[in-house]
Amino acid sequence: MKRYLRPLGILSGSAARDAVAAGLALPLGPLAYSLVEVIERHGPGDIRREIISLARETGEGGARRVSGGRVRVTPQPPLPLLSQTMGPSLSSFTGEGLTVMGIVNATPDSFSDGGDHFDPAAAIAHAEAMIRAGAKIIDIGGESTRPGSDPVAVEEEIRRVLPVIAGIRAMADAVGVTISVDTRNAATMQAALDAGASMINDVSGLTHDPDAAAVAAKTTGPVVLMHMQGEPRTMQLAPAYDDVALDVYDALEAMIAAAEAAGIDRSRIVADPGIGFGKTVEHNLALLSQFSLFRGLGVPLLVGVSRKGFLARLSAGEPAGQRLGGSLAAGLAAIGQGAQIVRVHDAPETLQALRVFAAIRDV
Ligand code: 7PJ
Repeated sequence: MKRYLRPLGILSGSAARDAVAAGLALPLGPLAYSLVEVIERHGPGDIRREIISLARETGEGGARRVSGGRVRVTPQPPLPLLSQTMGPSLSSFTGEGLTVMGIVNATPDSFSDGGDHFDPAAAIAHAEAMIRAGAKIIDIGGESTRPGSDPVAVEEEIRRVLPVIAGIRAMADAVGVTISVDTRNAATMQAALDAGASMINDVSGLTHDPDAAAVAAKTTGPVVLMHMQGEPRTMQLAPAYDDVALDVYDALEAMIAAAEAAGIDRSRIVADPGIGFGKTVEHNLALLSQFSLFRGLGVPLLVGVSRKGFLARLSAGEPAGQRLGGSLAAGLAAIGQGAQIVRVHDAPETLQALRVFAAIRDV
C-alpha cells in the first residue's frame, strides 16, 4: 500500500495566515490547506480516498496521522538560483518565487508557430521582448516535441539553439535572467551550458539519453524533470494509466530519486507533470485539477499548458495562436494549487495575469 496526501480546501492571503495561526490549516507556500485527501493505493484499481479536516484531526491528535504519513506535504522554498534572479516587481507580489519561463522555439516546425521559417534574429528579438516583460527564465528548444513529431539530429538541434543563446546571453546576464535549454540530448545540454545556459529542461526527465544525468550532475543550476508517457512521435496514440495523477506522481518520484542518485542535489530539481505528453484531455484535466498532489514531491513545480491542443478541444477548436485565454486559465488553475513556474509563449500577458492574480490572492 502506498499513501498519497492531496491538499484541499486551499486558502490564500490573510485567510491562510489566520487559519494556520488558529490550527485550522497547514501552510502550502503562500497558500494554506484546510483539508487533505488521504489516498491509499492498495493495487491496480484499488484506490481508497478519504477527506480529512485538518482542524478536527489537529485537535484530536490526527495531525500525527498526516505528518506521520509516508508522503510529506510541505511548503517548498523557491530554488536558490531562481529567487536570486527574481525581479523585485514579481517577487514582491508573490513571495514564493512565482516565475514565468518564456518559450523560444528555435525550430522550423513547432506546432504553435508551425511553418514559420526559423530565424535566429527573430528568436532573439522575441526572447528579449519576454525578458523586458519580466520573464525570469528563457527556455530555448531546438527539437519540436509536439505530438507526432520526429526527432531531429543532435547536430541540427545544437545548430539551432546556440545562436539564440549567444544572442541573448549578454542581456540575460545583465538583468539576471536564467537561460534554460529544452532538450533530451546530453550533447545539446553540454553545448548549451558551454554557451551560457545554466538550466536544463528535459521533457524525458533525464531518461532519453543515458549521458544526460551525468551532464546535469556537473552543473549547479536548476534541472526540470518532466513526465512523458512514450515518445513524442507516438505518445498521443493510446495514452493509458491506472490513475493518471498517482501514476505521474510515482514516475516523477522515481525520476527525482534517480537524479539524486546521479549526483543532482534535490535543491536543484523542479518537477513537471508534463501536460499533453502522452495524455488525453481527461488526463490533462485530472492532473490540473489535482495539481496540489504534486506538492508532496517536495520540489518546486513547473506547469506547461501554453497553447496546447487540449485547450482548443475544451473550447471551440481554436488554432494555436488563439489559445491565450485558455492558456492563462489553465496556468492560473495550477498556480492556485501550488505551481511556482509557468512555461509560456505569451510572457507579457501571463505576467499581467499573474500580477493581478497574486495581488488578489495575497490580500
Ligand atoms: C513542455 C516542455 C512542458 C516542460 C514542451 C509545447 C511543447 N517542457 N517543453 N514542460 N512542453 N518542462 O511547448 O507545447 O509542458 S514543448
